[in-house]
Amino acid sequence: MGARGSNLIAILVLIAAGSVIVGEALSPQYYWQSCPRVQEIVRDEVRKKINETVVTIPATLRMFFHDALVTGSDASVIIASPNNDAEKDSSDNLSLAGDGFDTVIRAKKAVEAACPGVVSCADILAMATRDVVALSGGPNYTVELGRYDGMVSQSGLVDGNLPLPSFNLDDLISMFAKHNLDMVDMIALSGAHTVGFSHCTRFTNRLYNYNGQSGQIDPTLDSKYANQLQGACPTNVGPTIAVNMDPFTPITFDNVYYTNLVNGFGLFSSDAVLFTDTRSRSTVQQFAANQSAFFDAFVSAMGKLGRLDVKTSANGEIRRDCTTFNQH
Ligand code: HEM
Ligand SMILES: *[C@@H]1O[C@H](CO)[C@@H](O)[C@H](O)[C@H]1NC(C)=O
Ligand SMILES: *[C@@H]1O[C@H](CO)[C@@H](O)[C@H](O)[C@H]1NC(C)=O
Ligand SMILES: *[C@@H]1O[C@H](CO)[C@@H](O)[C@H](O)[C@H]1NC(C)=O
Ligand SMILES: CC(=O)N[C@H]1CO[C@H](CO)[C@@H](O)[C@@H]1O
Repeated sequence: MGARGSNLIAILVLIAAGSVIVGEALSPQYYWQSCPRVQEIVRDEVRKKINETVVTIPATLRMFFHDALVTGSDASVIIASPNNDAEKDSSDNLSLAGDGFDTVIRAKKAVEAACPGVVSCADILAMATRDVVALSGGPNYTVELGRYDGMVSQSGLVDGNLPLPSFNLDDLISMFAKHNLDMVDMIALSGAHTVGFSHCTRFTNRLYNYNGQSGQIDPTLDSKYANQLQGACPTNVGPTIAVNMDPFTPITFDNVYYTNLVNGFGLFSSDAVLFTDTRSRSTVQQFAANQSAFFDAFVSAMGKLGRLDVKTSANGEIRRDCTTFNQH
């Protein structure tokens, strides 16, 4: 083949690769002309909401993760369905109700007042997530913008696409790998469990009858911590009681999650395994010893989550109301 032919093919390949990876390229400056104050508007709303309730912090962060893993970073998780069959209605939604949704809905309202019809709910969720992380002591990173909102939200699409607290390292690695997130990304993102709550039902298997043996406690749990958890979570407790996932600094975004893992204070099996499995242990030790290393890896991995299956004007819309698709 001649040089011209292969150049042409190279150009076509580049165009194809570009459109798969970045769509209509995301950029931190995306709204500079169309909505120059968008970041301040969102931050002010997030600040007010946190002032009302600190649950805003973990609720928003977790919602961003669940949104991204199911049909991409497109605010599909915020859609409310009259038939209760949208993404947020799936069984793994326990902590997703309430404050995370409210944060985005309120920020959207404030943004619409300044620049109607311009800023997507997916971008507002990405900005609000950065703000809750920064306002709780975590890194204040730059957020790429320019996502459109998704047109599909189905609870059936959630099943099997979110990690479970019972996962072992292979399960975790393979679920994140489906989205081109490597083991270090997965370990860094798990550090989000430095804030927020979990319901007892998610870990009581480690406190009673571990591995089906009556009275057995997971031996990788610190024994005093296991006793405290038993006190907070009696065997017969329903799904109502929740405990802090980081018992030491529960509303601060820091690297204490990793020192917890080293010391037997990992709440879920999926947390504890990051230290007990020798393949991931050295990264946990590194993040426990060096908060900047954790923050750098977290920011990089959050950027990747925010780029998952980004919608464009061709397959998305700018929702007017984050909880419903626009009527056409
Ligand atoms: C690695 C696999 C993961 C598993 C198995 C997992 C599982 C869970 C579970 C079971 C809960 C408790 C929900 C409840 O009982 O209310 C939870 C809470 C939470 N997760 Fe994860 N998660 C994982 C990764 C992540 C990631 C990557 C993020 C964000 C980047 C995240 C953010 C959160 C937050 C902030 C909470 C607290 C929610 C609240 O207090 O409202 N998780 N997670
Ligand atoms: C935070 O909330 C308190 C009441 O709980 C209120 O007095 C204060 O003005 C609020 N601050 C901001 C910045 O909204
Ligand atoms: C994050 O950085 C921006 C831009 O420099 C700044 O305006 C904002 O106040 C910072 N947020 C926090 C929580 O420090
Ligand atoms: C901690 O991590 C940062 C950022 O990754 C790195 O630049 C620094 O050298 C590390 N510090 C130590 C003491 O290893
Ligand atoms: C807020 C919310 O969507 N809650 C739902 C969580 O999932 C259960 C079981 O599927 C539903 O009953 C809740 O309504």
